[in-house]
Amino acid sequence: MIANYGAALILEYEGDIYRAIPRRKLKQIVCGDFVQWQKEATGNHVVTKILPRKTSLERPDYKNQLKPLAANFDQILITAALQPPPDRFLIDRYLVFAEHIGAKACLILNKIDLASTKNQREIEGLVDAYSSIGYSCFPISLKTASGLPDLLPHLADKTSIFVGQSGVGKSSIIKRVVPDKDIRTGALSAASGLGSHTTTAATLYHIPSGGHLIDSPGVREFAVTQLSGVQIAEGFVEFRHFSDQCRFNNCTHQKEPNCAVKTAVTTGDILSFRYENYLKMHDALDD
Ligand SMILES: Nc1nc2c(ncn2[C@@H]2O[C@H](COP(=O)(O)OP(=O)(O)OP(=O)(O)O)[C@@H](O)[C@H]2O)c(=O)[nH]1
Ligand SMILES: [Mg+2]
Ligand SMILES: [Zn+2]
Repeated sequence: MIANYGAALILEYEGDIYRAIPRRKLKQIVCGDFVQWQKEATGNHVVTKILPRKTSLERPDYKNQLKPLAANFDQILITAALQPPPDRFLIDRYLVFAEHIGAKACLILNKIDLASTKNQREIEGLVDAYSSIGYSCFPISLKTASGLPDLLPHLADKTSIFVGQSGVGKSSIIKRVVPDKDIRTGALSAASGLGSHTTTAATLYHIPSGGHLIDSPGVREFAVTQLSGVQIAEGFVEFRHFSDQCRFNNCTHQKEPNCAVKTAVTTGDILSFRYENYLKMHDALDD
C-alpha cells in the first residue's frame, strides 16, 4: 500500500497502481503495509488482509488516540534543519523510539546554506554529539546540493521514513531523489502535498536505483507513550556501557547512589543534554 487517497487505498503490484477499498472489518491500512487483495465480480479491488507489520509508526490523532501512520520501514531518517531550529528533545524521542522498535536511525540536518555563525555551531554540535554516540549524521543543503553525495548511498536498497518538524524539508529531499514520473504515477501530489505544501498523509516513493522513501507529515510533538522507564533507558544507547556498573541492577539513573550513568555524565563520557532528555522523558511518564 503506497498511500491513502481519500477513502481509497492506492496499491502497487508488480509496478502497476491500483485503487482499492478495504474490507469493512479490517483495521486501518497504512502506507508501507503489505496486503492481500482480490478483484471482485463488481470489478472493485478489495483488500482482504493486512500482513503482519515488521515495524510501525503511530501518532496521536485529534482525539489523542494512537493511530498507525506508516509500516514496514527499516530506517528512520530524523530530519532537522537550521530553520526551524533543531529540537534535541524531539530528536532524542525519535531515537529512543527507533531503538525500541529495532529500526536503524540517522540524522539529516538540512538547509546548511542558511548557516550564520551561531547556528553553524549548533549544527556542528549536533553532528559531533550524535556521531560520538554512533549515529550517522548528514549535514546537507538542497539549495546548494552540499552533502547529498554522502546521504544518497545511505538510502539505497531499504525502506526509510522521514520524520521531523514541519518545514525542515522532508518532502523537498524526496522530490530531489525521486523522479517526477514516479511522483505523478502515484497521482498523489494532492494527497501527499509533495509540492510546496505541508504534507498531510504518509506516501511511499521509489528511488530508481533501489530503495523506498516514505514521506510523513511534520509534527511538533511526538510522545513515546507506550514505553516503560526501562525501555526509555535502553533507548539511550550510550548508557548501556555504564548501566551494568550501577550499584542497583534496577537503577533508574535518577536518585540512586553509586549510579555509573550519573558518574559518566560528570566525567563527560555521557553528554549532559542526553541525560537531561532522558530525565525529561522519564518525568513525562509519571504525569
Ligand atoms: N534555504 C533552504 N530552504 C530549503 C531547503 N530545503 C527545503 N527548503 C525549503 O523549506 C520549505 C519546507 O520544505 P518542505 O519540504 O515542504 O518541508 P517538510 O519537512 O516536508 O514539511 P511538512 O510537510 O510540513 O512536514 C520549502 O519552502 C523548501 O523550499 C534548503 O536546503 N535550503
Ligand atoms: Mg512535507
Ligand atoms: Zn544508574
